[in-house]
Amino acid sequence: MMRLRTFLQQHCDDQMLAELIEQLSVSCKDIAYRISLGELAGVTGSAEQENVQGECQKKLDVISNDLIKDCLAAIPSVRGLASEEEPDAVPANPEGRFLVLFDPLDGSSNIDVNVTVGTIFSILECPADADPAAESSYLQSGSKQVAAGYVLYGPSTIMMLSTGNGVFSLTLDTRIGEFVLQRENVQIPADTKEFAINMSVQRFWQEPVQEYVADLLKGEEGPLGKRYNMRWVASMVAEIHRILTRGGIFMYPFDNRDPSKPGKLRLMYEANPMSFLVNQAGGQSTTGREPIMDIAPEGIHQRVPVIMGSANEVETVIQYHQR
Ligand code: AHM
Ligand code: MG
Repeated sequence: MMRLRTFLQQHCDDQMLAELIEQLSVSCKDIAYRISLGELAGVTGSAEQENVQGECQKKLDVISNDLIKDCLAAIPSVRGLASEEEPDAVPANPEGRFLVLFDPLDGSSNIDVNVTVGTIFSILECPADADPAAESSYLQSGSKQVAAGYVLYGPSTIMMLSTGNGVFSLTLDTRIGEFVLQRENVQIPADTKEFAINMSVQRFWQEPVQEYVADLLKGEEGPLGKRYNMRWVASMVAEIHRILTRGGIFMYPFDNRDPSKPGKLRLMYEANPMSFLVNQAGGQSTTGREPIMDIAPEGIHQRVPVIMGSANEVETVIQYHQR
């Protein structure tokens, strides 16, 4: 049994980064504990306020954000942080080396129904003379990430982590209160017959996704020549975890429900860290027109179309966009 600390000592060349990840995992254990208590801990329901994106915050969004923010602010190597639940970047320690971007509780619509949610994080180096209070310091492409991961709060609590040397999974052993290594070098099968997309917004998609989904629904008689299965948890962490476990394709494409929002998911703390994991596990991630991790960001809360998962299936969707 290998605990997170030992795992990081052996697999992460940068011990300052290792320390940061270990500290961050402590606040995730706290979140996991509160989620497991649910209504007993009074964590369900709305916080009756909105975040910067005009979304209604749940109590647990606010609690998780505060836990992670306080934890990160106390780590000397953290120069600054940005969160889905914070309108602006938050400076931390002037001597710090890292910027941490996170979605404290992804899939919040699932909290009240006791379905899987998760914390997503992305870690960047802070340029030496950059101002950690300035948004511009954080606007680095996904390819610059030094580490990324998520903690899934489901039937068990699982951390999926990459520091650029493959993807590793660690399960929280509640008997000892520690994350322990479970799977090394996680690989996504290149082919799949399972897709995840919110079909209720079908009429708002652009043509390439319309055509691809229409073809896959035709099954073995259609041009893709296979019968697909569909899943939609409405929790990106759960969808990506399924894909990292048995393959699949996840799509939250551009839709024109609201022309001011090019997709629902956020680049800096949802799409980029998940792309990092998926790519490290041999999968692919794209907007349909360009690799997600090549995008030059324009804002910390920027939204982006997302298509990721099994390499060959994502390649097929890219081809629909190139026709
Ligand atoms: P959130 O960060 O506000 O929880 O929103 C992100 C979530 C993703 O986890 C999930 O893929 C998507 O929103 C679900 O959207 P929908 O409500 O359209 O099914
Ligand atoms: Mg989210």
